[in-house]
Amino acid sequence: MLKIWGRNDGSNVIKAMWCVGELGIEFERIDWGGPFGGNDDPEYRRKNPNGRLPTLEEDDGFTLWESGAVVRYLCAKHSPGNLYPEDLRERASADKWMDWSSLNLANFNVAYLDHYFRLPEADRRKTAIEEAAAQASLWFDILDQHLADNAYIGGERLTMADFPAGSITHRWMQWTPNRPSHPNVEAYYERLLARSAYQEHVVEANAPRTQQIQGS
Ligand SMILES: N[C@@H](CCC(=O)N[C@@H](CS)C(=O)NCC(=O)O)C(=O)O
Repeated sequence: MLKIWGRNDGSNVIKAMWCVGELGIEFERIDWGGPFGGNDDPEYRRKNPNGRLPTLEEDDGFTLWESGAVVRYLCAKHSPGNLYPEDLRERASADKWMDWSSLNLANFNVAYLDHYFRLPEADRRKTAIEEAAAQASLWFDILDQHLADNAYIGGERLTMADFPAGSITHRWMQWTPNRPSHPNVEAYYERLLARSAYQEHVVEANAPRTQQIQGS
């Protein structure tokens, strides 16, 4: 059975797990990293020399790291022509949005994690979150424009292009104070919320932290 190594609340694990959920394949997820540790375990490092999460492992010993590569591999293997576009240009466009999302759109996440949770309380700054949000808002402007003509990132149906952007959009929507309006992103987010795999692997996995932020 497919194994995914990684704690369920890591943003890159969430990206891969939402994909696994949409594919409806059997899986075992192993809590790893963060409070669970194991990052430096020599056997784990043989699977993933970075000691990071997620790591995919299949029964024959095949392993794969980098969440974008994991998503592409799973979609190509289990959903060719659907989540994994067969048309070369459609696939290249999906690749483009996947890379763009991980390299740009998701950047705010580091400052959010640091200043909401990771730094000692005395060092946490609301202004750092606001600065990260202001920068991210410019990327969401671009996404908003794209979604004016597209129901999903890759066009009219969910594809692999959605997993990086769609998964991080949840934190943007729920963790951003005084979030600026992006009507097309908001409508997209509503479409994602209607998906059971998104609820299970994105919304629920983030819930403890979301409650901490919104309750504070
Ligand atoms: N570019 C990598 C980044 C992997 C990464 O940094 N993952 C985080 C979790 S989202 C991690 O391993 N953090 C250390 C830990 O949780 O122990 C990917 O997309 O897979």
